[in-house]
Amino acid sequence: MKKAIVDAINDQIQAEFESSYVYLAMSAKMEQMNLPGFAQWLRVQWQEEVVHAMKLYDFMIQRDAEIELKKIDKPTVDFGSALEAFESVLEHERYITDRIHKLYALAVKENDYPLQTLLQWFIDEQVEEEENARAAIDSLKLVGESGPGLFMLDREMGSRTAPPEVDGATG
Ligand code: OFO
Repeated sequence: MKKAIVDAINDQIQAEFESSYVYLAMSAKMEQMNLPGFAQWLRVQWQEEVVHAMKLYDFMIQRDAEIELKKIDKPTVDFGSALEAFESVLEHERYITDRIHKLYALAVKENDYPLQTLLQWFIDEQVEEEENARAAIDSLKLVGESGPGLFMLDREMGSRTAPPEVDGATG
């Protein structure tokens, strides 16, 4: 694999692990806010991000490329409500979408066809990630910041379960 591609994938592995760390920190804060369902949703998101990182990691192994794990910064968790939290999730996912699109453009430029195929999955996944965040924001705007509506929504968010690939990514 070309060096520019290897470097860019190593950077994306870091970004995916950073995402996982951000969502785990957000989950912990939701627990403190007595919103266990939102905490569960974000905990599953943490697992999803680990799956994303490991897809890239395994791709590097398959292609016999050198993996370089990089430093992960302390996550900034700065929200005062579930609505603010999901607005920051959406903003973060837009940032990741932009990164994936740039990585795809690089794969096209460098004629790396296997990477283009892998990234198709990520491109679709990002559409879903942004849609999920927007759906949560819409629901939170509908029910408001407290009361029975928020309680019910929290229960609904808590029904999210781990992605099937988690065992493969971590086991
Ligand atoms: Fe890996 O998609 Fe979210 O960040």
